Amino acid sequence: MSMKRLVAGLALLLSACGGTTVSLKVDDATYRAPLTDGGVGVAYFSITSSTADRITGVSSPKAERIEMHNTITKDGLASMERADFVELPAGQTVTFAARGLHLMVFSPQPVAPGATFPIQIKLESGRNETISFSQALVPGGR
Ligand SMILES: [Cu+2]
Repeated sequence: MSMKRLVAGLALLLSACGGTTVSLKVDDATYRAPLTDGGVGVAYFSITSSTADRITGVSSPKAERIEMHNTITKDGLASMERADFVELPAGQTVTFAARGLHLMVFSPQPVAPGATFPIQIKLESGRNETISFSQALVPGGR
């Protein structure tokens, strides 16, 4: 039996007895609008998948594009590197936060005070989750 078949079988089993398929938990979803028009917003969150998966894309109807970035420090200098995908090991929380993994939100539309910012996370397994990010009280910063 191929690995792919095994995974598909497992997903079916879970959906048969739970009503929902494998679980995906997202916490602390926070969006920071750019300080100036035309700037770049930043978003942070933590995510836990019950099964091994991989984030392969991030987007929003309210932004031109969103990139996953990792912060790397070399010789005391921090720089950012674009990540094409981010691994989600089964049951382990992966955190996007300042000075680490983060989402860069290019050309975001303004969001009303108190409103949330929608960001869609695409997973290799085929799952697509739209998450409502709360706005940080202070804009800008990463
Ligand atoms: Cu970045």
